[in-house]
Amino acid sequence: MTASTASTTHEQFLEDNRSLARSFYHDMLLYRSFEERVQFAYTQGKFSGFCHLHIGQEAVCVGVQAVLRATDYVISGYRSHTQAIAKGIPPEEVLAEMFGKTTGCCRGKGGSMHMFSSARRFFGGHGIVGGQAPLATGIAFKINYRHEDDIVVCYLGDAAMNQGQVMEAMNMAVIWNLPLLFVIENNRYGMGTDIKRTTSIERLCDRAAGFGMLAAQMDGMDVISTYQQTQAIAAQVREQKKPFLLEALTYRYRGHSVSDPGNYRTKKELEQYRRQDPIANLAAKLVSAGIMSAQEQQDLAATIKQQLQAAEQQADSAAGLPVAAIYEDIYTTKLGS
Ligand SMILES: Cc1ncc(C[n+]2csc(CCOP(=O)(O)OP(=O)(O)O)c2C)c(N)n1
Ligand SMILES: [Mg+2]
Repeated sequence: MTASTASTTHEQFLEDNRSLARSFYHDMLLYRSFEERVQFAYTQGKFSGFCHLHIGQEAVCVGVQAVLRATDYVISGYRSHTQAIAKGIPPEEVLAEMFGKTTGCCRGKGGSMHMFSSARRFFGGHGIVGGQAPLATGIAFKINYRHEDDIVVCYLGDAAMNQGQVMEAMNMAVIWNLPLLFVIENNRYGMGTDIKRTTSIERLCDRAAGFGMLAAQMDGMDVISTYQQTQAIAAQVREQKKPFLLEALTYRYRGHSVSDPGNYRTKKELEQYRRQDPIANLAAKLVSAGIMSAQEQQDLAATIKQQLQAAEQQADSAAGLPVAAIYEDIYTTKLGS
């Protein structure tokens, strides 16, 4: 597709989907502001431990999850605060979870890396790289077993694509015809290792051919094309009950975790990606399409700031978990749906 065809397509999309485009902008801005607030709270010592931010990767989360039904499942790695919010866990519950408060989505027992809500069908938040892939396969197997028509989205990092269990899960997903959409968030780095040093192929989605799985690559810095491509693919996964490997090309602006200064990459590279910023780019498009003025965008930013301030105050004042609660939630006698 040439650049001019792509922009015509985008113009048409904006013309036909004015309120959806506004919601994309709102959600991306919310997620970035949320993560900036999280980072600040971390530096203030409001919580400790690992904390991985999603700043720069918002278009993937928004574009992919806007396609899903409330009953679809999402499962992810540890960089998943915003994916949890996009799946319906309120920001105040995600924040309280990080702060170790009882009002958190896991009563403060999971923390930053382990967001979870079975009610919202967000199945984690997993710290073991690639550990979510076999679990996603199990959930998708259950969908077929019970003749349901939901799908599972399983997010993976680029480095997770070199984990053995991910390969096994992909093979099973194809063999069993599972309604499972693997989304690789290729941000080009593992903890700090350039993908070129660990991976012998250019396009990670090409691995799918080895399993007989369909695959595609998409521009994960562009929320509109991410949405459009995912919409078509998710419909196919749902209808045909066949897994799909979708690679989103994206970039994280911050270090791997809040304690990583990211010295392994150049300022020039960072600047190059900042010029593709998904939020700034959509902001400009909304203005030129007459969908949202610069003033409205500023007002929205102020409203979001206030909402997040209130969410943080709630999390601050909520109770922490009593030590005795450590013995709870270990065993269950009840099987969920
Ligand atoms: C099985 C396993 N091996 C190693 C680690 C240490 N580790 C944590 S994050 C990470 C890099 C993962 O990078 P990627 O999959 O690209 O995801 P990203 O952090 O870029 O979102 C590694 C090696 C781990 N948590 N689990
Ligand atoms: Mg990565």
